[in-house]
Amino acid sequence: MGECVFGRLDTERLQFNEKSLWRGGPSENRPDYRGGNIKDSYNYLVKMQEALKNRDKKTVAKMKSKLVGIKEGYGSYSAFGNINVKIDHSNVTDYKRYLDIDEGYIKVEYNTSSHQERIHFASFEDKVIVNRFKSEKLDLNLSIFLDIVVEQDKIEYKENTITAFGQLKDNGMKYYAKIVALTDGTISTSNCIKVENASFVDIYLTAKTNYKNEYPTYRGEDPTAEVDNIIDNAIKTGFDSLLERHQEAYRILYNRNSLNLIDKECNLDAPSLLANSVENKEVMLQYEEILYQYGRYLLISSSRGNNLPANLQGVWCDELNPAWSSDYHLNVNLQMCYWHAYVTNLHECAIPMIDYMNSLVKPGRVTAKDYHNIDRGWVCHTQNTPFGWTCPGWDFDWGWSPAASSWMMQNMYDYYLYTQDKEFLRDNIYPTVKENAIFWINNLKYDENQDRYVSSPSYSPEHGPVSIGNTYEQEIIYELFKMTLDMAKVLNDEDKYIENIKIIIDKIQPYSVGNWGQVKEWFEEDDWIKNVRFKNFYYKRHKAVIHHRHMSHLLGLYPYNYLSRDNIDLFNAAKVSIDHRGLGAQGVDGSGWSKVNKTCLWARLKNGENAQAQLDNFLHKNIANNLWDLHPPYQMDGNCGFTAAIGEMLIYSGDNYIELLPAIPSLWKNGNVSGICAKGGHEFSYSWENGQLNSLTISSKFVKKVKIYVNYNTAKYFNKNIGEIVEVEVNND
Ligand code: FUC
Repeated sequence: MGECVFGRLDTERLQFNEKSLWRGGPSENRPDYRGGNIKDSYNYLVKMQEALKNRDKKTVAKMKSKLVGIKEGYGSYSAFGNINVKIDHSNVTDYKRYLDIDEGYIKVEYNTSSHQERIHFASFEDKVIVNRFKSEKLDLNLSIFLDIVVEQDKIEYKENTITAFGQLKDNGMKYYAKIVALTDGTISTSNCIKVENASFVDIYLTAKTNYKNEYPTYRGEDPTAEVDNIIDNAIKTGFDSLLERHQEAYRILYNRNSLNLIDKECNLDAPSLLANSVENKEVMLQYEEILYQYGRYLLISSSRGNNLPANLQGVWCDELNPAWSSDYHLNVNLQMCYWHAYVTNLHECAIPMIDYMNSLVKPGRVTAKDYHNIDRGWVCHTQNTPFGWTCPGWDFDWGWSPAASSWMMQNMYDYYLYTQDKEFLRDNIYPTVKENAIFWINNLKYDENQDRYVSSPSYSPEHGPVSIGNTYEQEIIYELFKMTLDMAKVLNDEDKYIENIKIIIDKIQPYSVGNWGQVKEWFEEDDWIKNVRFKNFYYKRHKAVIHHRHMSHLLGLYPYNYLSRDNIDLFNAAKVSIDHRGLGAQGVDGSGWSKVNKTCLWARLKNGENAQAQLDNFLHKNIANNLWDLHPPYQMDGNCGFTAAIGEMLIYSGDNYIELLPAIPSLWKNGNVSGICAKGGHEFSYSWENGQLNSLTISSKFVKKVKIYVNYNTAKYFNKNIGEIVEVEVNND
């Protein structure tokens, strides 16, 4: 659950969500629900592949409209409800509303004739949202209303309790919400709970549905007993212990990693922070520090335990029909929500995402069969719900993306690379990754013209055009195969599929350099753009957007490592591409997530100044007053991607080495970071002065040698021309 605290003085609004409250999926109204898949679509795939080979544009266009899924049953995430607290405080002074990110709660403070304080937190430990209203005198008078946004069967008010039961019309999903008010004042109940003459009122809330992430029914037990139990336990535990338990659990995660870019406390409120950071560089550093931790805070608060992963709006969605259904988008967004999880020491928060991907295997087999005629292997396309929606979208141009599922496999595999937990790899990661790789073994076609195994048709996310073996898909498939081989080695798996991958992996060849020195996005690009002087014109002719927000052809730069400095020609070509697509340092696409994605790319290009310039642009154009990233609307991916981007500027985990301070800008003259992680199971704490590494502590669960580059790149910004490579023996101390 999550809650948005508005901090109002007349009627306070506490707007809450529960992650599984979704319309769509299996339902009595939809007895034929099959995750959007349309049977026998494979026939069109064959025709599409033929048409692409023969450059038969008419048939390609026709087949595009056939290679889609249905829309009915997709559904949407939804706001759950509001606790409205009528309080009527006037003549207020010294008003403050803030998230105390170190303490893990929200506070509202002000003075009327007495001092008033409110504390709000959502406890993962005790499964309850706690709201305390407190006064220094016995003068609190308030009324509590529960407003449920979705269809309701019944709301009951009884003494200090309000309960709401309901069932969504669309899919019959049952829900149950309960609030209880505890106070030292007097209580009377009618169509609300009225409290008078109190010094405190604690409102506990729990809400649940009967959703269960289990194919094919996606239903579990009626939630009533569990909710009652949770509230009873919360009452027994009491406010002080609930807060203590919440903070203890929160701090374990939050305190693991800290970043210091300036030794000065920030006393500005969020809007002033945003406004002042344009001119004042010290404020900019404070802003970056805060937003770095805010991305971690959002993930800690929306992705824990045995639950669904964070969706596009985490657990902070106040609409019935949010943009993109506030779903799971796999063509960059879900990946980005989790990019910072490992590097900023929050690997536990990735587990809901891993569980979710594992849950797509069974429905994804249906898609593999219906659209690709494949009996062994699973796949899913661009967008997903909690109900195994694995088909292509209902429009080919954004909906067809079989490699989207495979891109997510990197988010899964990184769990192992950062934690080195072999058992977890064997039980929770490898089977899903391997079966996705098997899908591709069966789905790739050998193309004589390109002399490669290719994905066909392929489509750059939200960009296109439809082509054979575009860079996005080839790169993802290549990396998928590579990681499968690496995992097979760790787990001693030598079966026939692994042997197959070994044979074809060298014939995937994702990258090539085009005739104006760029990393090509499409294999055919050189054919289209013969006269380089008119490349922008040719782009338009092929309906490609010059400054498109998706940087799909540069996945090899970030998040993968293919286009690294070890591969210098491609590395340089990547620079040409990002300059063209992103318009140099500034970038022109408005969406928040795209700007932080470009920051990650500049960080990988070791260009701290351009990375900072992208961040400036993002921070001043895409951040709301409450620090949410605006696509617009609010999308959590941009906030998380921001944290990942800062992480990339601080540390790079290459295949065989680690680089510290790979892309810090001159603005970050001095600083320190603690508890930042690298692949291989290492945790680093270090400080820098004048851009040079100053102190370093490494801790690792394993005795290993690590090759570390320090000051290799930043040296040049600070007029030093040395880069150092050290080989460090890491031991258990
Ligand atoms: C991708 C992006 C859009 C948006 C959507 C949720 O499709 O291209 O910009 O972020 O996800």
